[in-house]
Amino acid sequence: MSVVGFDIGNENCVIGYAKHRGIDVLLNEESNRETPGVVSFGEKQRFIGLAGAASATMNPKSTISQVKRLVGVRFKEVEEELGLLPFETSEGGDGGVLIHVRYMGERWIFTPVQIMAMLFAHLKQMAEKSLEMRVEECVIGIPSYFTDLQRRAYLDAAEIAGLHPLRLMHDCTATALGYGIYRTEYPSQGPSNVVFVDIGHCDTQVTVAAFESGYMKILSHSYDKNLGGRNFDDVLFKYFAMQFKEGYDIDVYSNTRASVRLRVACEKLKKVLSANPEAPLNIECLMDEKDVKGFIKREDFEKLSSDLFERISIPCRQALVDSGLTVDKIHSVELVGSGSRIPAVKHILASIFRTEPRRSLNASECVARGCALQCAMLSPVLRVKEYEVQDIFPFSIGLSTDEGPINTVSRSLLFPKGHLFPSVKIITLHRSNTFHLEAFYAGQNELPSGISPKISNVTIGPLEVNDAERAKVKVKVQLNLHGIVNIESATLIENCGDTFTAKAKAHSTVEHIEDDNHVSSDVANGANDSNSAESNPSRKHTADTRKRQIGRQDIPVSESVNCGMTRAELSEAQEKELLLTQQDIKMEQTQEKKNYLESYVYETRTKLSNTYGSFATESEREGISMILQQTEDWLYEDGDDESESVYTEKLADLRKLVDPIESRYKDEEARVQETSRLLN
Ligand code: ATP
Ligand code: K
Ligand code: MG
Repeated sequence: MSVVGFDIGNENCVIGYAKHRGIDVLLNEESNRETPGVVSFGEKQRFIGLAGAASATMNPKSTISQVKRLVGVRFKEVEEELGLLPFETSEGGDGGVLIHVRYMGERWIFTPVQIMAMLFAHLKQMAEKSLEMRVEECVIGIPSYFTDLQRRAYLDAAEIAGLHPLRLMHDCTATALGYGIYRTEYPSQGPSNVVFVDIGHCDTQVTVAAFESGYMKILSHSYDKNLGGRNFDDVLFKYFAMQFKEGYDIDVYSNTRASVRLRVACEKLKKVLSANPEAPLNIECLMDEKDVKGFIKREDFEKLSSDLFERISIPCRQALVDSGLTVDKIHSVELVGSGSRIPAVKHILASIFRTEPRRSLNASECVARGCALQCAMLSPVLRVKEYEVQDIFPFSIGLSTDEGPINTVSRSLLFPKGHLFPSVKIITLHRSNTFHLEAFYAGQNELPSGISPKISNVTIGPLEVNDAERAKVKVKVQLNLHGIVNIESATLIENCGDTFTAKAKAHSTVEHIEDDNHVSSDVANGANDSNSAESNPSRKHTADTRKRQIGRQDIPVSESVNCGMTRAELSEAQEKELLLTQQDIKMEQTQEKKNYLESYVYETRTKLSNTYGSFATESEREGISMILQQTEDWLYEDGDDESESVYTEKLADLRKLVDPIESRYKDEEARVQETSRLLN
């Protein structure tokens, strides 16, 4: 069983894995610890990760990055952002986003989930190659602000790619786990409260966590979904676009390729400014055959970015308020995510939390490492030190029935903001016919702006009721380990022993909402099993005794999620992904055959003038040399882009000429060896 953690960044993806006595990060084919989250569509194949990033400036219209931003959202919710992307998008029939690319000379349309699946599959393949084992079980990091739909979309993408996430884990919770589990010193009294600030490429997440020995509890999650390193790139982009308009009379906005190249250059320049007081920008032939030159000082960059620095403080203050702590109760502030490497960020945080932020963790690897740790904890194959992780959900969740919002005794929501999860609640309703429930996010202002509060619609029924007056339905609602709302079961309970004297009330009321802690803790222990309640012996016993007096009957539950994928769509997507992968493999094999033929030409030429020299006649040597030269020329011209079989045939033809000479040489070698053996 694999023990792997994935951090799917908008810019960089990192794979953590458990190895003997610890966690490490995998290297990609260029020995980097981070792999670009890019999928590019070419003339003959896809290029993903490193190869994908290399295509970004060549083929911007068919190169997809930051797809994480488009997964599980509706077109209308991200319309503005879509307009800024170099590739074409449109609204799908289900209201989701569709991505248009050119691939193999034709127009193709993919959903963001499909593109995400391609990225997952690539990372999975990387991990399998490096770990030399099948990788399925894993933990995947997600932003805490992901909605139900985004979480479900991630699971769909993982399924298409053949991954089995044991948990979708909030990024900062993963970071906090990696921080807490190795910690050995604690304050003499009370917990140690730590703020984690993760500034990535597109977003900022702030989490407050309390640590005690063997235990950590998240106190709050806060975020700015639209504030990250790329906003700073954009400041520089706008600055230089204006400079070049004035100085060179070029409008980069009108040219996709120039825009992409300038953006890449601005990002590089931003990184240079983190270490230097000033930095130059030079791009050859940016547009209209003009080379451009620019320059900016760090202090000017900081001035231009002052609004952005201001914005960082908002989620920080919110996290503090939501945690219920005052600044003096904060033990330390940990800064992670590579977007936080801009030096001025530290000053902002120091002034908010009145303590110098620290960088005790590996800023770019902590999420992947934390996810790998969580995977190890959930996996039966490894033993990990006992450590309890309690996470909370950042949005309030409500439930309404066909007759309107449920009024509970306490008038509370199903799961208020900050509720621990996984968790299960049991709702008791008076119902005698098929009915509907709707789950929704109850605090619109808690959600990222513009995001729909809808979660899911559930139909419960049909039910066969003997005595409508006395029938009750118990619905088990789970906020599962991934943070997804799941109606686990609905049970009709008809009272035969007349224990309920309750008169039949108005049928719309909910009698009761209760916590079902047994289930909740079972799930927390990793038994990710919808029947976990029944596997608990003490519960089974109660269930059996109750059954004697009370008729119980399971009621069918059917759930519909807007924009989600059906089983049939998922398997269709799996098949499509398989075909695309086969095409990539075919092209890679063709490339290998071509490379092999090329090196065979060079090697044979060298051998012919050295080792093979005395085993070939003059005319053989001349003939072969000529054919080698012809093959080399052909490889650069007509043969540059041929099929695998053509390269194989060419090689076979060459071999027919060279093999006899090679075998004469080998025979002689063997004879020499035999002679020297006899002499010794
Ligand atoms: P997200 O968390 O939004 O999904 P991500 O995890 O891919 O994105 P990170 O890898 O944490 O993001 O950070 C990437 C960002 O950090 C980019 O905007 C990059 O330009 C920026 N960055 C990297 N190094 C530096 C540096 N030395 N100075 C300033 N910014 C940097
Ligand atoms: K990352
Ligand atoms: Mg990140």
